[in-house]
Amino acid sequence: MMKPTQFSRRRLLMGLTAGVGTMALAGCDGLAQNAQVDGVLRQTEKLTLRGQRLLFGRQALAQEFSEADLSPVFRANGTQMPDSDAYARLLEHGFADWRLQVDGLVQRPQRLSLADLRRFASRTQITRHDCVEGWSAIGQWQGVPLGLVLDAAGVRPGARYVVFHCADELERTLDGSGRYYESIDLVDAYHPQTILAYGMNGKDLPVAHGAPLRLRVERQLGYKQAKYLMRIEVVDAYSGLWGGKGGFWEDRGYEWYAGI
Ligand SMILES: Nc1nc2c(c(=O)[nH]1)N[C@H]1C(S)=C(S)[C@@H](COP(=O)(O)O)O[C@H]1N2
Ligand SMILES: [Mo]
Repeated sequence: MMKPTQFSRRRLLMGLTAGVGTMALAGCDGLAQNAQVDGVLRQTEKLTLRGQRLLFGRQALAQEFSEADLSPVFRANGTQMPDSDAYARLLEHGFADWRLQVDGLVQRPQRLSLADLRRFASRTQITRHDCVEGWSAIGQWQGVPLGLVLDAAGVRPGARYVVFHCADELERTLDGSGRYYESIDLVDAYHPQTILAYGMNGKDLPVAHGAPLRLRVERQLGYKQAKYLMRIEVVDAYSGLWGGKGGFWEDRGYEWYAGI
C-alpha cells in the first residue's frame, strides 16, 4: 500500500527535479548554475521540512476509545432513509445487487460488491463523531481502509482528490444538485483511520447511518462522513462538480477542510 509519506515525498521530489531541470536550462555558466541549483536545493529543503510538518500533523491519529465509552444512543442526522426507488430496491434485496463503483483517475475501474469489500483487510475503530450542529457520539466502525481500495484501482498520476457520490438527495431539486456528495484529498484518503465502513457497533451498518457503506474520515467533522456510498471518483479537481466547493454542505457555505 502506498503510504501518504511516500506519495508526498515523491511529489516533493518531482517538484525538486522539475525545478533543477528548469534551472539547468536557464543557467548560462557552470558557476552561476551551481549557485542557482544550491539555492533551489536550500529552498526545497525548507519546503520539504514545512511540508512534512504539515503532513505529519495531518497524519496524527484521531483518539480511539474503548467499548465502555460507546454512546448508548448514536443519533442519526441528515438523510436517514434515501428517498428513491433505486435505493428501496437495493435495500429490499439486502444490498446483494449494490455495487460500489470506483472510477475517474484510476488504472483499473472497479465495481465492488459488499462481499468484495469484506474480502479486503478490515479495520475496526471506536471514535467520536462531532457534528457542527453541536452534538457528539462515540461509535465503533468496521470497514476497509480506503487506501486499499484505491490501490486495487491504481490511482493515476495527477490525482488529487477522492469524491464520494451518495444515493440520497438531501435537498429535492430539478437538476439533482441536492444530491449528497463529499470529497477529501489523498493525504486524508490514505490516513490509516480513513475507512469505508460496512459495520457499526458490531452489526451491519444500519440504514439510518448510511447502509450499506459510508465513509469514516476521523480527523474531520460529521458532514464529511458521507453515507449511502454509490460511487468513488478520483479526480484532479472538484470545481466541476455540482456547486464546485467539494461537497453538499460546502456548496452551502461550510468549510471544505473540516479538521478537528
Ligand atoms: N449521504 C449523506 N451523508 C451524510 C449526511 C447526509 O445527509 N447524507 N449527513 C452528514 C452529517 S451533517 C452528519 S453529522 C453525519 C451523520 O451521521 P449519522 O447519521 O450516522 O449520525 O452524516 C453526514 N453524512
Ligand atoms: Mo453534521
